[in-house]
Amino acid sequence: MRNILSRLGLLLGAGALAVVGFTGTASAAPAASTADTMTAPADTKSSPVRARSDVKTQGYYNGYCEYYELCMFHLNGFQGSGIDFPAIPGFRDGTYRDNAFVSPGEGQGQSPANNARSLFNADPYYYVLGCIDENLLGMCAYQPPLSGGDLFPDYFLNLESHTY
Ligand SMILES: [Ca+2]
Ligand SMILES: [Ca+2]
Repeated sequence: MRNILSRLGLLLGAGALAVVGFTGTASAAPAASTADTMTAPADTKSSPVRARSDVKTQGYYNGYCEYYELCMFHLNGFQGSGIDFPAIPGFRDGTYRDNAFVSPGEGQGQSPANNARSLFNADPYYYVLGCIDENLLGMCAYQPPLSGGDLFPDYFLNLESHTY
């Protein structure tokens, strides 16, 4: 079950189901256990998304958490400085060492590598897979579309790579 490739295949299947069944209500992954997500389900009601956008007008890495982005924050509860990665199918970031938290707040300018306490998957359709080592290695878990919160202890201050 810890095989990344098989996990990705499972996620893609679950993501397709989520697209078909997406109506604004949560819980799109019936087969998934909470232990396989990066954040607690109880945290998914609040959202740091500030502006509606679409792929063509998207401003990645601009510090504004918009739809079609993965937003990562230095502090709990989507607080502190944040970074907004693209949420594009096939997008992969193998290391956060070349990235920096961009929005104003505590942690601004620091690398998100092993330095994020909360995140929000602001993509409406796709699961994101996050891992505790670079290049999608180590322990990995997914975050369903339009959900997020404080990271579970295994991922808290420990994320180093992700892919959509
Ligand atoms: Ca943005
Ligand atoms: Ca990077």
